[in-house]
Amino acid sequence: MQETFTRAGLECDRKALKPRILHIGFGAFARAHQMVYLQEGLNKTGGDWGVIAVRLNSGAEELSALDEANGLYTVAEIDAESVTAREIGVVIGTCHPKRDGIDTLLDHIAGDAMSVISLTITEKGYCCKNGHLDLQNKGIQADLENPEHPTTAIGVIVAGLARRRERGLGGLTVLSCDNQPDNGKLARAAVLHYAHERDRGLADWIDANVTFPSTMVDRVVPALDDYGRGLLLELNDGREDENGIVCEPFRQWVIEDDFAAGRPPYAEGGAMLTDDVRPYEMMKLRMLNGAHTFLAMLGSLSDLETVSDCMADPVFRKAARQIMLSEQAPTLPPIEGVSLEDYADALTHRFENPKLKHRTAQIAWDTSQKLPQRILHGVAINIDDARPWPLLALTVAGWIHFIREKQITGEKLTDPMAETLLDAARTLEGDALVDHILSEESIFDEELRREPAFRSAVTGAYRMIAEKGPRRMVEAIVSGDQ
Ligand code: CS2
Repeated sequence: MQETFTRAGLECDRKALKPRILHIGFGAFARAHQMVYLQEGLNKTGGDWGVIAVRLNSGAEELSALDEANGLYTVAEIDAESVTAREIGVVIGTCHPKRDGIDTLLDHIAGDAMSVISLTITEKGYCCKNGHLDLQNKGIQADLENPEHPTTAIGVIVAGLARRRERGLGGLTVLSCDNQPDNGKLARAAVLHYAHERDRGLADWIDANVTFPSTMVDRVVPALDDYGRGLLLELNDGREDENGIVCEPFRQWVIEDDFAAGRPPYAEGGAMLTDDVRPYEMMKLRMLNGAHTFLAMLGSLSDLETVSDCMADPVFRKAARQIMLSEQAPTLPPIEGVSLEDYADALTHRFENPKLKHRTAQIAWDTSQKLPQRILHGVAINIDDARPWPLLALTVAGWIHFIREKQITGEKLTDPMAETLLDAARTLEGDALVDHILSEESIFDEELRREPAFRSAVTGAYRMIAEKGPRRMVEAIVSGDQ
C-alpha cells in the first residue's frame, strides 16, 4: 500500500509568544503530545502562549540543540498508511539548572507572564508513596534542607511559587501530564505537603492561588530508533533534528477545566475539557497501560522485542484483548458515548502499528511504580466481584520472574526500587520470593496484602510460569485450559 504523506507547517506568529508555560520534563512524550496540542491550537487561534522547556536531570545537550535550532523541531506521525510531518515552534527558551543555574529556573517560574507549569516527570517524579509525599525520599530530604537549591520537581515548583509570592505575583496552574489516577490531586498533595514542611503560610498561599487540574494523556511515543532517526533526516533534507521525534498518529488529551491564570489553546488544538477526568483516566490506565505492562512482562520473558511483535503472535494478541475486555473493562465505570469494545478495537489497531518499534523492555521500566494503577486496582475490584483475573495474576507473577531474571543475568533493572527488588531475588526463591515481594507496602496496599486470594493466585501463576514457561502459560489461559 502506498503511504500518504502530509506536511503541517507553522501557522502562527512566533514573535507574539511570551514565556507563559514552563514545561518540566521536556522529553520525547512532551515533545510529541502537549507541544503538538499547543501548536495546533496556536495555528488555529493565535495567541502568546510560548513555552520554556525544562529538564532537571539528563537532557541538557538536547535543550542546547533546541536553542541552536531556534526552538524548532519535527514530529513525525507514522503508521502503515501514512506519514505526517508536523513542524513545532512553541518553544521560545530552554532551561537546565545544571547549565543555567537554579536561580534562572526559579526566575522563570516567578516571571510576570508565567501562567502554567506543565509536568511530564514520570510516576517517580512526584516522590510519593501510597498517594502521599514520601518524606524519606532522598531528593525531598535534600531539598527541604536546602530549599533554595532544589533538585526535585516538587522542590522546584514550591521554590518558584515562593518567589512568586514574595514578588507579589498571582498564582498559576500546575498541570500534571503523567500516567497516574487523579494526577492533579497527587501533584497538589505533594506540593502542599512539601510547602507545609517549609512554611505554613506558603502552603496556605499555594492552596488559595494555585490550581492542579487532573489530565488523561495518551500517545504512544517510543524511544527514537535508527529507523526514526533516518526518517527525520529524510524529512529535514539531511539536517540533524536532535529534538525530532517519531510517534503514532493517534493522540488524546482529556483535561479537567480548572485553570488559575488563563488556559492555553489546548482545546482548540484538539484536547477535551471536562469536569471529571477520572473515568477516562481509569479506562486508559487499566485497558491501555495495563495491557502494555502485561505485554512488557510476559512479552519480554518470551523474547518478544516490541509491542507489534507481541500483536503478531496470535496467543499474545488474544491475551491483550482478553486482559482489556474480560479483566479490566468490567472494573470500569461507564462513560457516556464510549464503548469499551470499540476502545479495545482501537487499542489493538494501535498496538499493531508495524512502523513503531515500541520495545517491551522500555515499557518494563519502573514497573514497581506502575503496577497499582495499571494492574492492582483492577485485581481488587475483580476479587470483590468474584470475577476471574488470570492474566492480571500472570502479570504480577511475570514481573517477579522478570526481576529474578535480571538478578541472574546481571542485566540492569531500571526501577527506582531496583536495589530492594534485586536484593530480595538474590537471597530468596520460589514461594518465599513471591511472598516477600507481595509484602512490599509501597506497591501493594494493605487490603491486597492481607487478601489470601491475591497471594495464592500470584504464587500459583509464578510456579506455573517456572514450570511451563511464560508463553505456554499465556496460551493455556487464552485457550481456556487454565
Ligand atoms: C507505556 C506508556 O512505557 C509505558 O509505560 O505504557 O508510555 C504508553 O505508551 C503511554 O501511556 C501511551 O499513552
